[in-house]
Amino acid sequence: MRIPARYPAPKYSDPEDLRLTQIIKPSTSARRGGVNVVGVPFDGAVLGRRGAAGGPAAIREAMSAFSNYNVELALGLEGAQVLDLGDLSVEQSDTLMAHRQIEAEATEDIGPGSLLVVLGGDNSVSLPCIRAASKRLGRLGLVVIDSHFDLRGEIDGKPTSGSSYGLAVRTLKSLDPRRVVEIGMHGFLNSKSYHETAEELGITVVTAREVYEKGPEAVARQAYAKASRGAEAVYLSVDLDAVDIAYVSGVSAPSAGGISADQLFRLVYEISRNDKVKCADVVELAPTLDPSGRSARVAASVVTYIIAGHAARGSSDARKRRRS
Ligand SMILES: [Mn+2]
Repeated sequence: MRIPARYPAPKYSDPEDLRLTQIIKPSTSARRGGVNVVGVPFDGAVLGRRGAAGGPAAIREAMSAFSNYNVELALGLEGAQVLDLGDLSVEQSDTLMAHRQIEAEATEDIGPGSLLVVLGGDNSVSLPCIRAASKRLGRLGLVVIDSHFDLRGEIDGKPTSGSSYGLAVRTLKSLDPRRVVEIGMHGFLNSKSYHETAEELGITVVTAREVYEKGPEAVARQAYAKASRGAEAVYLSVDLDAVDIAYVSGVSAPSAGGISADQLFRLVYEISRNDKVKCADVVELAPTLDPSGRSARVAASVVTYIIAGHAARGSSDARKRRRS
C-alpha cells in the first residue's frame, strides 16, 4: 500500500521560473525511461538515534524550494520525466517484516529501463532495496557513500542500519565484492576489524581525505568504472552522514571531518549520469534532529543531483567525458 506524496504548493507562480516540484508528477506505478521516486519512512532498525522515518516528507518539502535549472551545469530539468510513487506503508516494529515489504514493493518499481530513487528511511532499508535490484537487474555493482563501512552481521538475528552492505555482499551471488566501492570513511568512526573485513572481501575503500585530494569527479569516475565492470546494473547508496556535521547534523550519527556537501553533490551527479545506474537510495535524514532544516536541504539537493545526472545521460558533454 502506498501513501500519495505531498509537496507544498509553490509560494509564487512565475512561468519564467518553474519550480522543481512542478515537474514531479504523482503516480501509482513506475514508468520506463524516467526517474521514479519512492519514500520508505522506516527507522525501526537504526543503531543510534531515531527520526529517519520523517526523511521522505522532509526531503520533498525541502525540494519545493528549488528551481528546475542548475547554473553551474547549465542543465534544465523541465523535460525530465520524474514520477513520485509516494511512500510505502511500512511496519515499524518488526524489521524483518518491514524488509520483506520493502523488497517486494521495490521489486515492482525497479526496472532495466528506468532509475528508481529511494528516499529513506534508516540505512537498513538499503538492504531490501539492493536485494530487489539484484532480483530485477542481475549482476550488480555497488557504490556506497558513507562515513561507515556498515559491514556488520545481524544483531539478534536482525539486520540493522549498520549491516546493509555486509549482509548484501555475503548473501547475494549477484554482488561480487570486487564491484563494491565504499567512499567517505574517515576519523574514529569505524573499527579496525571492519576495515580488514572490507579489504579481505576485496571491497575498494576510498577515504574522505582521498575525495579531498583527488577531487570528487575523479573518485566518481574510478568508482563507477570498478562497480560497473561486468555488472548489468549499478546501485548507488548514499548515507547522508558521509557529509561533515557542519552541513548535516540531522542524522543518527553525525560526523566531524566528513566530505563537504558540494563534494557529495559532485560525486552523485558524476555517478548518476552513467547508464547502468538504475537504483539509488538517500538514507538517514532525521529531520527532527536538525530543526534548522539544513540537513534536509542537503538531502533534497542530493536527490536533485541524482535526477540531474539521469537527465544529463547521453548528452554530448557526457560522451566527451567518457572518451577522455
Ligand atoms: Mn553511516
